[in-house]
Formats: sequence, C-alpha cells, structure tokens
Amino acid sequence: MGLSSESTGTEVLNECSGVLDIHKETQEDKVIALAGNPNVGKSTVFNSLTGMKQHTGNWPGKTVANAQGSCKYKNKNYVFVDIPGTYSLMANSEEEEIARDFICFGGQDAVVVVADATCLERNLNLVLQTMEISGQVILCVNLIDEAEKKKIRIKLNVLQEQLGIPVVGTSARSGKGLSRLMDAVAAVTSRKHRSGALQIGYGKAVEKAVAILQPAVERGLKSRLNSRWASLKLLDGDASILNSMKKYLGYDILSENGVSESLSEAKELLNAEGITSENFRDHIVTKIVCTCEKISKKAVVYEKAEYEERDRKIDHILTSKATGIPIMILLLCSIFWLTITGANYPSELIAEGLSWVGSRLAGLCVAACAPAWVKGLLVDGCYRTLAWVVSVMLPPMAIFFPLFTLLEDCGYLPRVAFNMDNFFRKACAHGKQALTMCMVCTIMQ
Ligand SMILES: Nc1nc2c(ncn2[C@@H]2O[C@H](COP(=O)(O)OP(=O)(O)OP(=O)(O)O)[C@@H](O)[C@H]2O)c(=O)[nH]1
Ligand SMILES: [Mg+2]
Repeated sequence: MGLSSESTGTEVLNECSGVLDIHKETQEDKVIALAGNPNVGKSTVFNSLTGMKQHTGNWPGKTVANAQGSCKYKNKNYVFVDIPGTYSLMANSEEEEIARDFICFGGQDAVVVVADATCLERNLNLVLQTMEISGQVILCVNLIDEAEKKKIRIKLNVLQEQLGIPVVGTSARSGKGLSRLMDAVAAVTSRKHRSGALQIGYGKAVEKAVAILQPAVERGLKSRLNSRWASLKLLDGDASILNSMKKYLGYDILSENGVSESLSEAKELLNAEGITSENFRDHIVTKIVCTCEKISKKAVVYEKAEYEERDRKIDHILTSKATGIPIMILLLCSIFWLTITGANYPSELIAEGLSWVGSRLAGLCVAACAPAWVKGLLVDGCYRTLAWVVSVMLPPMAIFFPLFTLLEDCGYLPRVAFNMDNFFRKACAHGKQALTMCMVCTIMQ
C-alpha cells in the first residue's frame, strides 16, 4: 500500500497519540505487540490480520508510532499493536524508544517478533533481546518466499528447539502461514506461565553481579518488568531506560530500598573483573551476537552459497563510499531528468488535446447562445484551469511513481537511506528522510 490519507493522515495520529493507550473492547481481549527490525513486514502482517491500512513499502522506517487494530480468531478478540521497526532494544532513536517502551511497559499478553528469513542472523538479535523482557514471545519468520528465491532454507523446528519459543514461517504478502501464526498466538496467550525459553548467559562476572542486584530490583519493580533484564540495564547505566522506568512506573527504581547499594556492590565486582561501564555494553552485545551466530549456523541452510556472495558484492558496490554515492546520484538524477524532460512531450500532447476540446466547448456555448459569463466561468475558468493542471501534473507523476516503485521493488531504496544517513545525521536528521525528500522534490518541480 502506498502513502494515503488512511495510512498517514490524522486518523493514524489519533490512533497513535498515546504510546501505551490500548483500546480493548472487552477485558478478555488479548493484546499482541508486533515487533521486529525495520522493513521485515510487520505492517503487512498487521494489515492482513486486522484489515487496517498501515503504510507499507520497501524501505525502512515507515512506521514511526504505534498503531492498533483488532482481529477475531476462533471466537477470541486480539488487539494487535504495530510498533516501529527497531534493530535492538538498546534504543538509539525515538522510534526505537517507542518500540522498547511498548515491549517493556505496554502490558501486552504476547509479543510477535517478525523476522526477515533472508537475513535471520541479524534479526535474531532483537528476538533474543525481546525474550529477555517478555516470557510470551512468538517468532514469525516472514519473507519465506524471498528466502526460497535466494535458496535459503530455514529449519523452523531447529529454530524453535534452540530458542524454546513457538516459531512460525510466513509469507505475509500472500497471507501464507498467518493462520498458523494465529494458532501460535492463541496457544501462547491461553497459558499463563511457560518455561524452556533460551536465556543467554553473560559469563561468570556478569552473572554474579546480576545475582547481587536482581533481588533488590525484583522487590523494587513489584513484577512490573523483568528484573533480570532491568538489572542488566542498571549495570549498563542506560539513561534512556531509567527515564522510561521513571515515566511508566511512576517512581525512581534507584531510590527503592537497597537498589543503589546493590548496584554499587555489583559494579565494584565487575570492575574487579575488568568489566567497566565503558565496556559493559560491548560485553553484552558480543554475547548476544555470538548466540545469534550459533543458532543461525544450526537453523539456516544456504543451498546456493554463491547467491549470497553475489548479493553481497552488489550491496558493496551500491553502498560503498567510492561507488555507492556516485551511482545513487547518477540514478536519481536520471530519474529526475526522465521525469522532467520526458514529461514535456506527453504534456504538450495532452495540452493540445484538451485545448481542442476547450475550443469545441466554447463553440458549443456560442451555438447555445449562452451568456458570456457562463462561457467565461465554465470554459475559460473551470475547464481551462483543470486542463492546465492535468496536462502539467499527470505526465511527471505517471513517469516518476512507476520508476520509484521499480527502485522500491528491487530493494534499492534502503541503500539510498544508508548512503544518505551520514549527511542527514550531520543535519540532525536521519537517512530514511532522503526518500520522502525525493518524493517531495519531484512533486514540487
Ligand atoms: N515478498 C514478500 N514481500 C513482503 C512480505 N511481507 C512484506 N513484504 C513486503 O516487504 C516490504 C516491507 O513491509 P512493511 O510491512 O512495510 O514492513 P515493516 O516491518 O512494517 O516496515 P517499517 O514500518 O518500516 O519498520 C513491503 O514492500 C511489503 O510488501 C512477504 O512475505 N513476502
Ligand atoms: Mg511498518
């Protein structure tokens, strides 16, 4: 679905105004958060299940705020919340903070993490981090059709065994696997406690530090957030999650009985083991990444290794500093040139045709002895203005949008966002905005 008033207009803002506002029809409704990396098909899953019209497209960062919609399955009502794409829960941007805060404090009954089957290893990072917060996680391995094209086979049963959570393969665009996903959602939300989910071990020193801190944190949190995960965040000194905790819990966890003292003791222990505030996060991230790699090695089969190799080479050419930016400038300039100059010819033809129709209409007015003001209002005013707008606006749109869609379908737009990110960051913006800018420039020209 493209940009439309339903997907981007005020209705969406109204739906998303309260980050944690969930509109349940009855108390029995189950709330399901849809999380995942950017551009993996979360909104496509959401739209297919709820019949809503969230904006979808082949570039990252379309969903920037939570949106919700409901779906009935086997006589039960589920409220799905489509949250912005995020690569990790160590929030680095506002959308990532929204995603993390919803997973932490949204009070959902389950989280469906949507992952891209063509690059599962990278996506597992978020899956593992989400599992650290919530005990009710389902993994939806989407884009299975794309993976099949690339000769990538995902052993879903191995993945399920390794992670210890339900894993479902889907091709959301064609609706394949979505009923199995709903079965998994129904099963997870109908049982209260589950065990067997993988828990990452961070090594002796960190585990000892967590053991010191966790009991005090557990008492302070009163079961409102996973205490092990919160303890790791306190050890990390993540200011953003501390602020969110204050905001959503309504109190400062550090001022709760014994938390600050235990935190100092745990940090002392870590320092003695050579883990400082500077390298703590690296230590954690390394463990998570290594676990993703291990699981991915067992669960993903590349049946055609050279396919991946070819993709990597193309990617390198399209995103490296030396070739990526010149190719991008050349490609975008060619599209703009085609749009601007190419549109002149059909514009002239349409203008001529409509002007011919205009003179016939004027003749008709004279033949019908219509007063001069009627001819002036209808033909010279309304018709000619409309004819001018159509002949000037229609051809560039008819050229630009198909070309832009072509770039979108072949996956070039995320590369443009990547190439532009550095420049946009210097202007306190984000590379993803390059795409909206391209569209605005063309509409304005
Ligand atoms: N081939 C294929 N394409 C899919 C599938 N699911 C989604 N897509 C396409 O993938 C692109 C991204 O889908 P979205 O639903 O916008 O992804 P998202 O995760 O919501 O993206 P953000 O909101 O930007 O994080 C769109 O072009 C979809 O049509 C699928 O199963 N197969
Ligand atoms: Mg989306």
